[in-house]
Amino acid sequence: MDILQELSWRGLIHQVTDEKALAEQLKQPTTLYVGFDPTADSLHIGNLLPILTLRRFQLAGHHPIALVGGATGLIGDPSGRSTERTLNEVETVAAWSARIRAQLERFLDFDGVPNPAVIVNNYDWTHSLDVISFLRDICKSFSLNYMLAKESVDSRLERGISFTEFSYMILQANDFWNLFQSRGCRLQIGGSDQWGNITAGLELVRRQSGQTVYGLTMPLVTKADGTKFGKSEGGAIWLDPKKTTPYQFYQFWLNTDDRDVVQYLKYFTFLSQAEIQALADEVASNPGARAAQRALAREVTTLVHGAGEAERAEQVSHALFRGNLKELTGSEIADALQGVPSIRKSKEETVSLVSVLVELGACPSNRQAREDIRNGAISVNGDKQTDIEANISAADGIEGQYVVIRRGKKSYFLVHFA
Ligand code: 383
Repeated sequence: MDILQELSWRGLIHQVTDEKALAEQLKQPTTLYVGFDPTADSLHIGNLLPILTLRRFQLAGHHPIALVGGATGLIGDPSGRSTERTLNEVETVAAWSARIRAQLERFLDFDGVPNPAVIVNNYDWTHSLDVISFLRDICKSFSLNYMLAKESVDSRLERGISFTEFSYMILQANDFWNLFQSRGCRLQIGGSDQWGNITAGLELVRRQSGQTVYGLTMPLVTKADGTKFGKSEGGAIWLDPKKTTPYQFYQFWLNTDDRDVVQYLKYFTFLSQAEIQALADEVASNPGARAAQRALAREVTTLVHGAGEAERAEQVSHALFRGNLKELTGSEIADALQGVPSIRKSKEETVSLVSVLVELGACPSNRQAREDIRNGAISVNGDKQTDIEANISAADGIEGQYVVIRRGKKSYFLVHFA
């Protein structure tokens, strides 16, 4: 399979400009780029598809450029947004640019290969662009009609759009033109929301040089249940382990719906067609085992956080599932149970299990709590507790601190003795 066939098999091609000519172009090593605006201090999983696609191109022998939008991040892309952005401080965007650059580095090869990756920042050529050159040399290639017809602008006309955001597409187009001249870049990829900006670049390169360059977009990742991909109750799923821990990250993928998991394996892993087919067969014949979800979670967590973290996340997840809580350290428990209902008690306190169940909201009343305990629905640190007189204290705690209470199969609660 060549790269376009592979992308097509993976469902990664949404739109392409002149597919035939691009296929011809890709017969030789081709320089391509994708851009990321520093709109936060970390990338999130919405950015993962283009990053991994860039890597697929590198593995196929092409020259990848990852662009950090240090300049465009100061302006604000209107694409896919219904309202004007608030501007971030120059220093903030510079700090975020550095962090995003570091995150991008782990997905690409910079040495030991004939086609090393390059990371650039469009601030470098945009901040010194003077307004006269910009308006004379660049903006002259864009008609107002052309710009107003772009979906990113057209969809905003009623609600309003500043001249700042309106101009955004020209800056992104100028990046393509710049990378075409300085590095022979001939292809820009991105999410489907980037189609307008990418084709504006094609247009600029054609106007300035008469040459043809290409664009390719990836589809929006969807979920079978209709909810938005990449969001959890806690908000976005970040690539920064301080914002979304490797365990939470692993868990996000593990929770993938059976109806989505095969597509996600194609999108987000480097498993082969045969490996993915075998997992697809598993989903069909033995969905309860969730082999495909576990493979997905392991592969993506390894890509983003490394094999060691992926293994830890898998172990924590297993231990929680089997109730072998005593295998875990205090910090693993705190991480794994982030977001579950919890209460704090002092190290000196001894409290009745019944009262704790009510205080945690695990049971609506003392009476129900006693009934649940008698019925064997309650476990404390993985051991079933059927004694309605049971007490708990720091002495029961993992590392003398954490008492994990489970009601039924799935509801977890935490008592933290501190
Ligand atoms: C800036 C300058 C360029 C080329 C691209 C850019 C950034 C681009 C943009 N992209 C999104 C972002 O940064 O705003 N104008 O958050 C997202 N991308 C990628 C992908 C995606 C897009 O980073 O669809 C999701 O991740 O294209 O929304 O010269």
